[in-house]
Amino acid sequence: MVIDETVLKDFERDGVVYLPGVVDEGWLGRLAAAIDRDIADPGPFVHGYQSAGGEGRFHGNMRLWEQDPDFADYCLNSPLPELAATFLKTDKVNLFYDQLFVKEPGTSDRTRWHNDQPYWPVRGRQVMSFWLALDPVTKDSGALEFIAGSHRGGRWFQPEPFAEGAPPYERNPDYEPIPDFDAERDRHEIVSWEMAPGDVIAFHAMIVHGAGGNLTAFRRRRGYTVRYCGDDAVYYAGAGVHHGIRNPTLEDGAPLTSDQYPMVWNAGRDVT
Ligand SMILES: O=C(O)CCC(=O)C(=O)O
Repeated sequence: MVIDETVLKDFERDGVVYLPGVVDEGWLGRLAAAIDRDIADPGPFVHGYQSAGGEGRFHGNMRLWEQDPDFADYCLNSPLPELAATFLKTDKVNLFYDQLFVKEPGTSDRTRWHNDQPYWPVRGRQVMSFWLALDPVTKDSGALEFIAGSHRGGRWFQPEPFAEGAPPYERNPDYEPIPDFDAERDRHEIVSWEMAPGDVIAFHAMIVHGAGGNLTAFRRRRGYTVRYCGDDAVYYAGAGVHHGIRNPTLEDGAPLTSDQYPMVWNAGRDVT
């Protein structure tokens, strides 16, 4: 897939771009079946809950590729690794992990505003995600929202749990509390897209983002995200990181390449 230079410039400036029609029906069918399998029989990292409003249900899971060959094939062999290389301008790409966000109809819970990297055991600027829509996504079914340019602000926000009542994350004294971005929406450039199945949003790991609930009566909102890292990314598991994505085989400061974060693309040069 050819990415125009203007799209790369938009990504650098805004930290997010919308890429229509990236994933074809063959992949979508395989991923939809894999999602059904995961909901029926999730692995160890599942984080589901009933909606706070009493209706609907959220099913979240991560590191799915380690359990299911279709998720693995998509993370390792779809157009995404090369796309990550293009956006990250890197000599190599490591798969970091994948994550599923299913909001069934009537799931009123918002995805709280956050930036991703404080939750993750990785340091570096070449870190990004691709969020794939498996259903038509509209504002009222939980379209993602992004604060354009916020990846450049150097602000690390304290991780907070997404589900009500979930245990808090370890406090990191270097992080600031996440502001109430809803209360200050008029002070930011908030971007969002309606999406069709197969469309992808590419976004930087430091951009502030969130999503509404799925307030529709009948339409699911299945989003599947894959995260990749480039040359400058190193392992770092400081206070506040999500324990489920730590890698016990790596020391702080180490390059990522490992069974858990495999190298999925390289430019043919000698890289680790
Ligand atoms: O799908 C959602 O509601 C949230 C997605 C998200 O935060 C992510 O992929 O980083």
